[in-house]
Amino acid sequence: MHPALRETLESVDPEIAELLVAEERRQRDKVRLIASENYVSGAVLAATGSVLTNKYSEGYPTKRYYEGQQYIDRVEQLCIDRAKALFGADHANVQPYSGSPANLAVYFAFLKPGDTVMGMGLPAGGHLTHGWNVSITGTYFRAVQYGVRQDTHCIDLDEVRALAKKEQPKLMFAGGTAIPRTIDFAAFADIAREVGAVFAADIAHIAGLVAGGQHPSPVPVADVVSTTTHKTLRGPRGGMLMCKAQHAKAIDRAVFPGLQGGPHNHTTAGIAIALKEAQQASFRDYAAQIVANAKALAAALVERGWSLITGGTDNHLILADLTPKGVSGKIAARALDAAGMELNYNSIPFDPRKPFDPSGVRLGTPSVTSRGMGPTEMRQIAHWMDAVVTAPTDAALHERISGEVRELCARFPAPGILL
Ligand code: DSN
Repeated sequence: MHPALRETLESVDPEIAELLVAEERRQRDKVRLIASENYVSGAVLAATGSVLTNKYSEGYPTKRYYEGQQYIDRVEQLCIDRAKALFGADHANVQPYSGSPANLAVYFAFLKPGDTVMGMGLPAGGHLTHGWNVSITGTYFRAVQYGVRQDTHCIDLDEVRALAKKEQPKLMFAGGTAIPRTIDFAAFADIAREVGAVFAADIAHIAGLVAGGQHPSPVPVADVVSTTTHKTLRGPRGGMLMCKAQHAKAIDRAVFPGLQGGPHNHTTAGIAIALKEAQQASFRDYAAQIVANAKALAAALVERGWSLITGGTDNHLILADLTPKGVSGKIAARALDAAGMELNYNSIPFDPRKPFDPSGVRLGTPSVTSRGMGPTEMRQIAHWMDAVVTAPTDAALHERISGEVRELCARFPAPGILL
């Protein structure tokens, strides 16, 4: 945090100040491997902590319900224009508060309660809002779910097509939270067209890879593209929807007034900055390095006997089955955290264990790549991870490794962290 801001915060609320500084230190000293997280730049941090948080702006640029929008309109229009330019979209709505509200707006734009939605099941790597049963999307709508093949753990497009023909969904989602392989958006679009469904591509995890040319873009083939802005795209926590021109009105109406009130203008400014950063040539290098690092990390883990779902990765994300290592995902995740490496336990396809203590862990490289780490550091991280997972109760080992992790992190300063 900027020293002047820290001083102000400490004088007003020392308890929160202490917690913020502790979190900043934690993010500085840990190898952060949660596949959906990142470090935003100092510029994005500055915007999200700005006076734009003071302003209400229901509506859209030039069509607001409150006065005083001279600057907010320009911020939001810049953000919209940058999103359209970066992704080549006809239309962009930058107001969704995050990924789940963005997806809910898609339902509200195209479906009535009880209509059929088809998405990837959560245990196979999908997302709650693609129709999973505990989500509002699986209770207010009739949800049918596709999975992955038992032998390859990859999506079977023949199965998707057969299910779509049988169930006749009005809306089809592709994308998810634990898919380590390239998604064939064009094939999904063909299937959606065959059954007359609206096709929504959820690129929350891979938006930065799409923008950086490391994953085929769904924008030319999807009716709607939804995304968060804070994962590989490296913006503040938020969401965006992009769509074909003919859906622009329906999407805008669904977000506001359908689902949300005033947009979070400080977030919009942060997203606009992140989109500008993503237009730079260096962001293409960043996206390529994310993938190269994930492949290096995956290869080093496989060398150490790790069992990776699909055998490796095409993107930023690795899903490992720890059954052969004789440890559950939760125990491994806790031990790794104690040793300075942060990730999340995760269900694997066909997991015989419960979601709260599953067989797997999910890890990714967006954050370590933002620090400038490369394949050499990935091999070192794999070495530490394997040592910890092999000895999940050895507190002395975890303590020693966490010190080594801190030393590594000190050589790779994290963006936005001034401590
Ligand atoms: N929570 C996000 C993730 O970690 O993938 C998905 O919503």
